[in-house]
Amino acid sequence: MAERLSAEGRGQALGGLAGWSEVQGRDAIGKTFIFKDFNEAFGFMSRVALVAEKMDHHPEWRNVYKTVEVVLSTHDAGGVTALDVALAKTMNAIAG
Ligand code: H2B
Repeated sequence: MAERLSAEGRGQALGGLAGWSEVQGRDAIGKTFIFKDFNEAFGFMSRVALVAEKMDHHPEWRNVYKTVEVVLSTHDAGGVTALDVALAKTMNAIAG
């Protein structure tokens, strides 16, 4: 099972993840993506969903029109692990 990152490990990972930051009040990282329109936002979610399912690692997220708010945490580990960092990188790459 993936292990929770230390505060230092989390900080280091966040340094290489544009737009991601610590979520206040819980062991998780988050980012709000804003797209051109709903079509782009939902296209992003569809592409990410395929990768997430393959990874067996799923985001917490909320879509309102062209905005997608994402929170990543590994529920089985009770905090941020390398799986969240990998999914965050993939999301940044897919968003372009
Ligand atoms: N997603 C996330 N974000 N954290 C998990 O711990 C997790 C998951 N566990 N997706 C997976 C599914 C687990 O429940 C299944 C049984 O492998």
